[in-house]
Amino acid sequence: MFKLYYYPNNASLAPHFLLHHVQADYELLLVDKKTNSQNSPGYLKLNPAGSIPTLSLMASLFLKVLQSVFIFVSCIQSMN
Ligand SMILES: N[C@@H](CCC(=O)N[C@@H](CS)C(=O)NCC(=O)O)C(=O)O
Repeated sequence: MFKLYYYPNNASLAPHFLLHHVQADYELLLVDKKTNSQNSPGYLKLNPAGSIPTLSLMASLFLKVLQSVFIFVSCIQSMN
């Protein structure tokens, strides 16, 4: 299962659409910008840039740049 670290109505909207469109098995995890969670030590371990979104593929693999998220999800979809 994918985990999309997101915040509503920002750059994470696009990968959220894509995951939904390809009917991927995913879970949404809020990174709450209101509380500056994108700069919390826990989130910075996943994404040192503190940018949202981050896509978790498995316990220790994280995609942190939108283009890589789009390419990866599209490739997975084309293999199904
Ligand atoms: N270059 C980033 C674009 C994502 C991005 O810029 N996200 C913004 C929100 S739309 C962000 O997280 N900014 C950091 C902040 O708001 O503190 C990527 O490829 O993932």
